[in-house]
Amino acid sequence: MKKVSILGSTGSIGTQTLDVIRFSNNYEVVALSANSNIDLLEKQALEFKPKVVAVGDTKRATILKRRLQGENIEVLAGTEGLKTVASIDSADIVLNSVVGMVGLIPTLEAIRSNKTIALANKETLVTAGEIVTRLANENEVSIIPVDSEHSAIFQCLKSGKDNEVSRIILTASGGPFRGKTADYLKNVTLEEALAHPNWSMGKKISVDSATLMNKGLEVIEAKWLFEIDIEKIDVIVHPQSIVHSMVEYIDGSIISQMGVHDMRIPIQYALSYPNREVTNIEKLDLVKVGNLTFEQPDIITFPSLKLSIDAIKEGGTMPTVLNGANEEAVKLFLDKRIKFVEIPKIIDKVMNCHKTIYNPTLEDVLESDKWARIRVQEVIKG
Ligand code: MN3
Repeated sequence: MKKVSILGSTGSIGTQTLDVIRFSNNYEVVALSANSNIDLLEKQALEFKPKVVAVGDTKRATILKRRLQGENIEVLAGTEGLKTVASIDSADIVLNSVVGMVGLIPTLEAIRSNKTIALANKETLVTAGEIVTRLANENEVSIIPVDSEHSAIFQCLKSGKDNEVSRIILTASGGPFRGKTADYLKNVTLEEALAHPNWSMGKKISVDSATLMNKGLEVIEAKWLFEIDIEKIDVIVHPQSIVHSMVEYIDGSIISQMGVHDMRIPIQYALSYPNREVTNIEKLDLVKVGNLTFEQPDIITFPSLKLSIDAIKEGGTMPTVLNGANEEAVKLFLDKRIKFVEIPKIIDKVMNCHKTIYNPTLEDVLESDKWARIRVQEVIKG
């Protein structure tokens, strides 16, 4: 039995992780955390009987504590609670599916406690890739990707040696606005942006997919995860989302990983690695899919992808600023306070006035993140 601790268990990846665990006899849940959804967390706690649950919101933690009285489940609150879930002694593997920069501190905590990490929180590597990978190497901790593209690359990399890789090809669905013009994007609504053609995901990542920022963040994540030069990472649009990503080797062979678009497959692989296990998920029917097509991403209409690549090329704290500005801009868009096309414009402005700190400390990263968020508020006030 592998003992699993889940950060962010009430979100999209968290609930699908519990689906995987529910289907298998190989896992035991030892800890769960949620930001604020205590109703669902209570249900999960009663079903999976973890030793500990943590709630980010301290008021709600108190309510949940009362509800779970007599259940022999410890209820913790706030950042300290998250840290406990990340480092709990009994866990073999910590799955981090927290959304946003707040996922960074628990990831570091899990690495320090020598836990294997199944990483679904992109922002961990985007904002502090250098610090996180250094610490993971020092502590000999493996970071196993959960994101479908990175899981695909992780699997394709098993076909050759590191020095035989010529490039990584990340596939992108293109999002709900693929093929649209800049003019069309001017008046798109929140509802349209949230309607992803293939994947069912949380709101933040759905907006990121529509702007192509999601792919940009994934490029940065891939650089750190696979310790590969940014020049060797390509993005290709593949609207069917069947090929989840590819690795090209020096002999010209391209290895791909394919499957239906169901996050439970990469989640399960991250949990079962280095083994594979049976699933109850429908198998890919290539005849039914018929065609697989590929096209160049449109970085003129969707500038966020280029902003991400600029940020990682600059390095230091610039990717942190890109991410912080994006998180704030997406929040404003979700609150219907700005238009869709303003998201990349705001990020661009914030990046332009940032003075990069190279070889940043964790303190520098946290400060730059804060700075970027404040700057977004200033930009929209004009
Ligand atoms: Mn992805």
